Formats: sequence, C-alpha cells, structure tokens
Amino acid sequence: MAEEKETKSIDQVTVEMIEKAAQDGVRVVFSRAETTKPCPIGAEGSCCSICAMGPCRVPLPKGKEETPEEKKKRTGVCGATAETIAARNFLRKIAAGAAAHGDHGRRVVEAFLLAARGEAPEFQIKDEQKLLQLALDLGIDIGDRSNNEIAVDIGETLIKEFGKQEGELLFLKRAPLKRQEIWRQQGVAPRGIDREVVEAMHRTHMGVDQDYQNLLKQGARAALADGWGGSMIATELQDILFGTPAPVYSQINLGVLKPDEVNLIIHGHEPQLAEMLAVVAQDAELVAYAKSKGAKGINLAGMCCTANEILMRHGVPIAGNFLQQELAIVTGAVEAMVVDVQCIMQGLVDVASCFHTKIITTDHRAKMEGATHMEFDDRHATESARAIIRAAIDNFPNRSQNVRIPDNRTGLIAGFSHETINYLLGGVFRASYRPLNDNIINGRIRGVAGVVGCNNVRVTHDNAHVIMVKELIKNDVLVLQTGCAAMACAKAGLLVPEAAAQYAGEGLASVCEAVGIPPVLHLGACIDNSRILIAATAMVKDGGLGDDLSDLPAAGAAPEWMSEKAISIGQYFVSSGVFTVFGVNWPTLGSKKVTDFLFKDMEDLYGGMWAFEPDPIKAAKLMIEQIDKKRKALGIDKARERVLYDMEMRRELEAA
Ligand code: SF4
Ligand code: MSK
Repeated sequence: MAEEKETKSIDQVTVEMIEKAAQDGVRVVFSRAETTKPCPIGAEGSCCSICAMGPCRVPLPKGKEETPEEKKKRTGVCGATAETIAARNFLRKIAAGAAAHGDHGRRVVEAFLLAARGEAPEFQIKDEQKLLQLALDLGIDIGDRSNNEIAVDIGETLIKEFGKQEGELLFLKRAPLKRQEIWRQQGVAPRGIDREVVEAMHRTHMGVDQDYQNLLKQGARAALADGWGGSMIATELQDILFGTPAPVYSQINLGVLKPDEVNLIIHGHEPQLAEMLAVVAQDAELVAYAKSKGAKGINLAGMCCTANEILMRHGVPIAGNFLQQELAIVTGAVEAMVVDVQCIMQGLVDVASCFHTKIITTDHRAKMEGATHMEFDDRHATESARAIIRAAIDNFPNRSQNVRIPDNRTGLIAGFSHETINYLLGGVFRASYRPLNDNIINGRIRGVAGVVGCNNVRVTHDNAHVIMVKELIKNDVLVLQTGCAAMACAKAGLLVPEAAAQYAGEGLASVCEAVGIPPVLHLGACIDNSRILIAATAMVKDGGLGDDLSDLPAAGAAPEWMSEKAISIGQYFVSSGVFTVFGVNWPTLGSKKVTDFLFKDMEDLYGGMWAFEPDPIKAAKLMIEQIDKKRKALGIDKARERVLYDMEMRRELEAA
C-alpha cells in the first residue's frame, strides 16, 4: 500500500499528462495537493464555523485516552459538544449533496415540462413505454390521451415533490413494503425534497438541534429525499426524454481526443446540453465549417458524469474521470471545455490560460471568473448548442504546436439500465430478475455490490476502485457501478465481457459468459445510483431473497469519495438497508459516539450501516463478510459451498 500511495495514479495516461503539466509549468490538482494539505481537524469533523464566536475546533486528543474531565472541556464556545459538531457537519454534507441532486432533478422536470408543452420543440419523448409505466405508477390517466398530455401530468405531479410540505414522496411506494414500514416507524419518510434540505440547514444553524442522534435522523430523511426523490426523478425523466440506456460499446481515456479534429469536451452533470451537442456535432453544416478552419471534423468527448450520460445513450467516448479534467487541457488539443454544474474545478480556468482552450460555462447557477459564459436555453436548445460548437471551431486555428495526445484508450460496454438488466437476464418474453436471483441462491453469484463515487487526489487515482472491484469479482460478487468509479474500472479493462474469464471467480464468470455481460456493469452517472435502488427492489420483489432490501446479499462502497453528494448517496443506501463502506477518510472521527452510531446503531434502526476502511482489499473483505452474513440469514450459505467445488453443477450450467 505504502508504495502505491507514492504514485499519483495507476493510469499511465494520467501519469504521462501530470509529467507534461510539470514540463509546461502548469499547476494542476496533483501539484496543488502537494502544497495545500488537508486540515486534520476539519477532516475528522471537529471544526465548527457556523457562528462568528468561532470557528471552534474540538479535535479528538491523539495518542492517549481522554479523561471524562477532558472530554467535558472539549466543546465550542457555546458549549456545543464534539458530538453535536461532528453530527452537524455530517448533516450539512448530506443536505448539500441532496440539494445538488435535487436541483439537478428539478431542472430535468422543468425541461421535461417544456418539452411536453411543446415549448422546447427540440426535446421529444423518446421512451414511450417508460412514460406509460411511470404514468401508471403515479396513478395518472392514460386513456387515449397523447404522450405529451400524459407527460404534462407527470411533470406537474413530480415538480410538486420538491415543494411538498406533508405526506410522503411518491416514489417511496416503489420500495418493498417492509422498507416503507421501517421508514415510517423511524420517522424518516421524507415529505418534500426541498423541505428536508431546508430543515437540515435550519437544524444545523447555531443553537437549534443539539442532539446528535436527532441530527443524524434528519440526515437519513434528507438523504432518502435524494435517492428516492431528486435522483430518482432525474433518472426517470431523463430516460423518458432522452431514451433509456441499452448496452453500447465505446472507448475511454485521453487517447479519444483527435489530433486533426476540433476537440470539444463536455463536463458536468445535467444531460440536456450534452444531448443537444451530441446531435448537433454531426450536423453537416458545422462539420463543413470545421473543415473551413482546417480541421477534419468535430470530436465530442465527455468528462465526469455528463460523459456517462452521453456515453450511455449515444456511445460518445469518455476523455476521463474527475482528476483528469485539467489534464485533458494539458494535452493542448482541446478547443473548448463546456461545463454546467458539479465537480468542475475552478483550476480549469488557470490551466486553460496556459493553452488555447476556452472554458465555456452554460448555466446561470455555475459561472467562473475568467470563463466565457454562453447560457444554454432549453427553449432554443439547438441554437445554443450550435453557438457553442461554433465557438470551439473558431478556436481551432489557435491550437499551438505544444500538443501531446496519449496514444491510449480502452474499450468498454456501458448502458446497463434496470430495464436492460431485466431484459438481458430474463429474455424478451419473461424479462425479470429471476435468473439473477436463482444464481445468487444457487451460489454461482455470491452477492451484488455497488462500487460508486469519485476520485480523490489524497489517494492514488483510480487505485482503490480497481483493487476493490477486482477483489469483489474474484469472489463471485457481481459489481454495479456509476460515476467516476465506473470510469476507473473501464480504463482498467473491467467493463468488457472478456474481463469475466480473466478476473472473475468461477461462478460469476460462468453466469457472465452464459448471458454475455461483463462482471462489472456500468449503470450511468451519480444520479443513476437510483437505478441501483430500483434494481435491488426488483430483486426483492422477484422472491427468494427475503422481503426487504436489507435481506439482500448486497453491499455498497465509495473507495475514493470526495464530494458531499457521495455522503448523501451513502446515507440513502444505509437508510435503505445496505451496508456501505467508504475509503479516503471519515468525516466524524472527531466523535467516537457519532461514529459508533453511524457504524453500529444504524443497523438496528435501518438494517444498513456505514463503515470506513481506506484499504480497498480490507474494505472488499468487509463487503464480502456482509454478503455472507446475509446469505446465512437467508439460509443459502450452504448452496454456495457446494457450487464452488461441484463439477457436475458446472457441467450442468455449461449444457444449459
Ligand atoms: Fe463555536 Fe458554537 Fe459558534 Fe459553532 S456554534 S462556531 S461551536 S460558538
Ligand atoms: S462526477 S460526484 S467526482 S463520481 Fe458525478 Fe465523479 Fe464524484 Fe463528481
């Protein structure tokens, strides 16, 4: 481990570009991390800055047991304990994460409503089947009404979910009945998405909620408003509007940039603009315009979660994940980087100033000093997208000789939506999760793990993702991925069917080979973690694996997390009954009580709990232990012992 931590990335392309940045005298995140060290007090959640009598720092004494007297004195000026401070900080992270996903969801509903009302003519309903299914789920009349009429009702119903003041979020009803009961008993069924975020902010204001358990209860509720609210609404409507993803082949890494074309990178999270750019980039007139400027064509590539969105639906190649955003510019071959919201480093502007790259912001909520702002308007989507592409083309003649595109890209298969998994496993006439459940019950698949989340410059880039996922699949755990985690494993060659024979255990490999899927399934962007909730619910409903999400042999992880959204995602998995382990650092270590509550007591309340383990192999082992614990409780642990060593069962599977 120590040796690996000395390297900045396991990805050779990233290493090569870090070196080029150094040669060019350009500061990127990897160099800034060397001079800006993390504050150890903030990292453990022991700094409170919510009022002007502070900031108050109450770090846990290191290297010695704290006496009760010392503990009593470890408070902020107002008397706030280390417990209150750690829990408040944790809740604020959840609130920010839920707000980010919620606001993304709201923007999608707004675009959906404009499209349904004919006010954004370039957006059309693409997935009619999903539209009708959602109408049925929401109790909206279908009759002989047009798709747009139905869509207006869906949009108007879902936009109210944000400002709803009482009752429960509508999508909670999609969860297994037992899970819904647990939420009601614990008093954490969210009322409205915005309401839970606002209440979290109020409770963490100076002098309000000062009971750490009560604060963490609101954390559970706000996070559920993300997973079963904002995120799920976004995923559902994006699928209806832009198409539900199906398996698609593409490529990843900075080698997807082209030396002789206009390279335009789209970075951020919301898919509306990216969708339009993907369409407009093929426009003959624009291609001709690019040629008039000396380029051979227009090359669109994605970065971070926007990349996942257009990869899943259009097969647009991915330039890289979170820590590669500045390095894309360092190639010297990017004419424009177009950004919207979330995970966009301000350092981009500084890096771009050393090259010819234009940074183009497109959303009124996310501007950057030194960038060019070109507002994207859903009502005139094509026009906005064309203007952006023209700006990129106009910049092509400014490209200097200082260009180095690494000759390295890896193939991957993405596009595993819940609907696709259902179909692939069950076939066209009996789409279901039955074969997955059967293979879990007979032990060929040991369990299912969601490995998701970001990159973090404090640990070796991509390393923990790849090590953890290899360990899981080696032990017959099917892995579902989203976000930058999926990209890390894609670069390591794990997202292709051939990876099953090379890296997966015998049982998992046999199932993957029979169905023709990789052992690691890419489900989309961070927002699409809601697909994992739906897939897990479908497994419960299919039978044989208990009657709640917490009964499933499943676990979650974010080994290289960095964003507040990751904490919100982790908490909604825990509150939905899933054991979830994070790496890097843990933001409540300043309070043993708060940490114990999250790591132990939450299991009694929700059936799921948090864990922290920075070593990815140890973290994978914790996940496998949990999976085995659930298998035992379901009485299917014996089946697994048989299947691994029984040749007759293997022959039977091959013959099937
Ligand atoms: Fe310090 Fe209390 Fe103010 Fe926080 S709320 S900064 S602990 S005085
Ligand atoms: S982009 S939230 S770094 S996964 Fe969704 Fe990647 Fe994390 Fe951003």
